Amino acid sequence: MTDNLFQPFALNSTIELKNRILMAPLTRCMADDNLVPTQAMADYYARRAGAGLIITEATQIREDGQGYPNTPGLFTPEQIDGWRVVTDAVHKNGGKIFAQIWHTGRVSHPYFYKGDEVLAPSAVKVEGTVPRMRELEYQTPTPMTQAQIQQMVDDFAQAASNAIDAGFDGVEIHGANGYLVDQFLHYSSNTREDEFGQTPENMARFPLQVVDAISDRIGSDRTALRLSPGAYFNMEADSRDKAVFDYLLDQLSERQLAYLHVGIFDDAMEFDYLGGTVSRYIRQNYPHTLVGVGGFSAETGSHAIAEDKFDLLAIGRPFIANPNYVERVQAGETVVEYSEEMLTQLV
Ligand code: FNR
Ligand code: 8K6
Repeated sequence: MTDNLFQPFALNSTIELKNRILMAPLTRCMADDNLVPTQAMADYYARRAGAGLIITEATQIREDGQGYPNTPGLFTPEQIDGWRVVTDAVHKNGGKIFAQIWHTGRVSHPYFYKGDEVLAPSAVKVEGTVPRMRELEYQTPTPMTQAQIQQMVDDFAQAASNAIDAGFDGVEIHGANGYLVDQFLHYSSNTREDEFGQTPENMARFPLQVVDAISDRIGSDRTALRLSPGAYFNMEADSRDKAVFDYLLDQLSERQLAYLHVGIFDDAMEFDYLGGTVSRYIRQNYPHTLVGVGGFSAETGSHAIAEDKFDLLAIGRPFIANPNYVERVQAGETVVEYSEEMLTQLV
């Protein structure tokens, strides 16, 4: 029984989703060399317009936010035009689409852009190499000055405004998975001693400034946020992080965002310092719309919604394997299993 997934859901008075299945953001590294979305990407997203909401693959707000090959941007006129082709195609098929916008912070690599600096909250590097590019070791980042932080906030807001120009229904700020926004929220990556570090209020300052700048520019009803209170990717866990997220969620509870989205690969993972799973922790500390994700099938996701663990279900890997995921589930058909080789092609 997955009936509850097919009920419409109003995010607010301006955005109504036709069902409760979201396509999770999925990096595919298929933009052209100017980081412009291609026609093949437009076709790929248009085939998935059955989702209540598509969230795009993470998209750079500016040049130095890139950490993977051919991830798209949303900061040049060509990129905006390219995304307009995507949003038109999705809308034509009756879908809705948010852009996920990110800056990768210390997970950026100058291999991908002009310049040699990597900006992050603090000079703490992430161990290892860029995925599938073993020769590229991550660099020790340069701590951002306060002027650079202000500029970054402005650049996030500009990218959100560009997203609206490109025809998106809204934006999801990528505040998860160890990228720039998340780097401010964890003690292991934020060792600043100024008003952006050391205390929960300070560590939440930049993320909240980004949320507020974007909300001011495009409306909070079109602004969403993904968060990873549990460190699991590009990040070391620290039990003190909980106090930062307690504070942040409290602050977010007062804002009328479109939704919050759990950032996790497997929501069965339990974090000692959060007292359980990430979805459970956020649900307990945030009263508004929550999107669950991570290892769910339509059946287990539907069950979790019935149990009020979250309101909407995002589906990632199965959506790579099944462009018509929603239609298949609704018809009671079995879905094709995801495998990693599927990443080489946009089906
Ligand atoms: C991801 N995920 C991800 N998350 C995100 O916030 N932005 C992104 O660009 C990506 N890119 C990405 C690429 C690939 C190939 C995978 C497999 C995952 C994480 C994704 O949104 C989701 O949280 C996980 O895939 C867990 O959900 P599923 O796949 O179990 O339904
Ligand atoms: C978000 C951008 C990612 C770039 C593309 C590749 C993603 C492939 C999947 C990698 C999986 C990593 C998952 C880490 C989970 C650890 C759980 C303990």
